Amino acid sequence: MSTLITVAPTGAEHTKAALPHLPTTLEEVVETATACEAAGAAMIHLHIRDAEHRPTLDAGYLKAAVDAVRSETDLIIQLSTGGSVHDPLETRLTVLDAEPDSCSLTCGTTNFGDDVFLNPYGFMSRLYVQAQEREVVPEFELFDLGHAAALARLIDTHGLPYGGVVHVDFVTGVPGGMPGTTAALMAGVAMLPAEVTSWAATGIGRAHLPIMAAALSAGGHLRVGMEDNVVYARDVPVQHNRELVERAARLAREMQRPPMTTTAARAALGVKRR
Ligand code: KMH
Ligand code: ZN
Repeated sequence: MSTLITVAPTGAEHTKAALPHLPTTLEEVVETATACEAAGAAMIHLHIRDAEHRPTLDAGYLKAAVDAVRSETDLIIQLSTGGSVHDPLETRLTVLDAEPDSCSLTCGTTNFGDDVFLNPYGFMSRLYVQAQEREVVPEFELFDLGHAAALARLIDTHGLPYGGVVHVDFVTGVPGGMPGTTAALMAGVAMLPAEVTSWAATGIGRAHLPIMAAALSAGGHLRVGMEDNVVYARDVPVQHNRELVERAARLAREMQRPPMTTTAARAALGVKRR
């Protein structure tokens, strides 16, 4: 069994001022995508920044990024519909206009440090149906155990997502969400609805390595990247997302679960060629 490696290179939380090597411009995002694909990533989870390096859901920026990454790589392009904690729900519902291959769909509201990441059921439900209609494959982001129950409700209500499979990603270690521990991850896996066909996990900050090891050992897939972790090792900052993908690919190979190709990932997730 191979390992789907997703890179989340930018996120919405870090500032360019604090992290000058965070990829925020179109050129930097394309360069990062190309390097991470070569290192073993098959999917990219994208948050887009504007000319001032601030998070944006502006349709023009999103479409330009999707088109550029699609023309330069074979990566599955997943746009974030979570955006930043400050993005209104209605704006987050416009993300699919940029025609990504995949989109994140977080399965519930969660505390997010001092903020709240809002995902009421009505919003999740509208996004789920919109993704079915637009033939976009959702990745269900589970920040907490109750999100597994919300996912089951979505599937029961609306049927399977586009692509016919159900792929989830546990986002662990967010202050306010499920902890980045093996025990919490395994509890989440045990709660997954029967329809789930594959799962991945990411650990925020210092949970990055233990969650990677736990996921690999339990048959899960991996998400890495500067959105989630900017420290490679004690006192060693991440300089480039490629370093995190290279390490994930190395560990996966050692575990006899080599990185999944983009072609295999498209087949596994039911992603259509655009
Ligand atoms: N930036 C977080 C508030 C997602 O991409 O869908 C939400 C997030 C999840 O990163
Ligand atoms: Zn994200």
